[in-house]
Amino acid sequence: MCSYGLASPIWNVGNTMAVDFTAGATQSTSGTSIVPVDFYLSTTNTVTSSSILLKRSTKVSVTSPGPYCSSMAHDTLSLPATTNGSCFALGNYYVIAKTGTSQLYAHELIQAEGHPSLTGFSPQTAPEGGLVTLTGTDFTSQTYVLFNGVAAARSIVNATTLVAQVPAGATTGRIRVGKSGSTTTFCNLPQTSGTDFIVDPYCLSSANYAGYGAIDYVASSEFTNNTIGLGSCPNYTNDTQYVVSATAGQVGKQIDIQFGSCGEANYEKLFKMYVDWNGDNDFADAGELLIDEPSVSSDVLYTITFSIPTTVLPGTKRVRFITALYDGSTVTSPASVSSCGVYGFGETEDYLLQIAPAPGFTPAAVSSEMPRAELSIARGAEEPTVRLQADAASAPAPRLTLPGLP
Ligand SMILES: [Ca+2]
Ligand SMILES: [Ca+2]
Repeated sequence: MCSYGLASPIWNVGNTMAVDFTAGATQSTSGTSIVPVDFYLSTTNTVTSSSILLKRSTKVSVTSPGPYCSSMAHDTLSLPATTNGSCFALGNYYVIAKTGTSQLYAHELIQAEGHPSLTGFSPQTAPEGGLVTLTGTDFTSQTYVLFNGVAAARSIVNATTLVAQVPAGATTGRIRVGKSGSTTTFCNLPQTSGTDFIVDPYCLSSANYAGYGAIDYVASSEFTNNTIGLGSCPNYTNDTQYVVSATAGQVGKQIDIQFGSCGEANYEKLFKMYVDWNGDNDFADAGELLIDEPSVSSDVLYTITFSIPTTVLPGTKRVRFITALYDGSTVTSPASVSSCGVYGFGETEDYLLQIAPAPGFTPAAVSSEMPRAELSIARGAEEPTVRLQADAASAPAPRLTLPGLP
């Protein structure tokens, strides 16, 4: 090699690198001869068995007899897909130009400009259509997000935060971020989450906006979930770490519940309670809407008293509480809110109900008994009221269409 130079000491993955070089040769007679020059990517400044051949350039030629250096040749180099056969390790490399036994090298810092990394996500579980906040680096308009391989809509908040929507058809698995057009897997740039994101099989139910209404307190004999005074006003909370225990056929199981106004005025809200008795991941079957209360107030402790169907199979059942404000647009009547979908203001909370088999329980002993439930005021200024809300014959509530991201 006679001379050798690269366009820049920094090489970004996905870019080509311009290279200028001349090579010497000893030619005995007139005529054009090609002098091949090999370019290597190497972690040391000499070519070894672990060096990666980037290109054999045939741009250098000599025409006259005698030993001398050729005129300047120009070529471009591209990085390999991987540096160890499975991924690309970013960092400092030598780019070596070699002809015969003669070699020159340049130092290169190879970096992944514009390739995002993923450092975390929250929540750990959400349904299709739910929103997941991702944290990382280099989030740009070119950043893509995959949920276990399925592309997701996303909104870039800033370079370190984006909000992705769990795509239809997503399955439980890793979340991956990448740069549009690039499938490069980096050995030392975390693009894939370290843990699985879990797709909640239950449909999305959520307020669209934080404010004016929330479920502040839920308690049973098994747990107390008290968020009164915390100042938080979530649109949805997955509270399935809280488990209510009951027995098939049990009468008079009680859960206390209190609503709040998120520091605002006490606007009228509705309340609904669902249980997925048959465990088919929806709340649409007969008897699964336990309470359809058109009006509840903030800062009043209510008691839900309900019975477990004798026919329910033992196991874990999902419980869903929804309170939603009458906002004059998205919610104008109880029919505006169903077990799935979004509404303006309020909160959905999901819990679990663990059903133990009743003594002498036999699935074949089919009964026509359907669940019954009532909501009563346990503490507050108003006169206690009791409403029987269970209606085994009620039709499944209409489903709302889930909106996409703006
Ligand atoms: Ca809450
Ligand atoms: Ca169901």
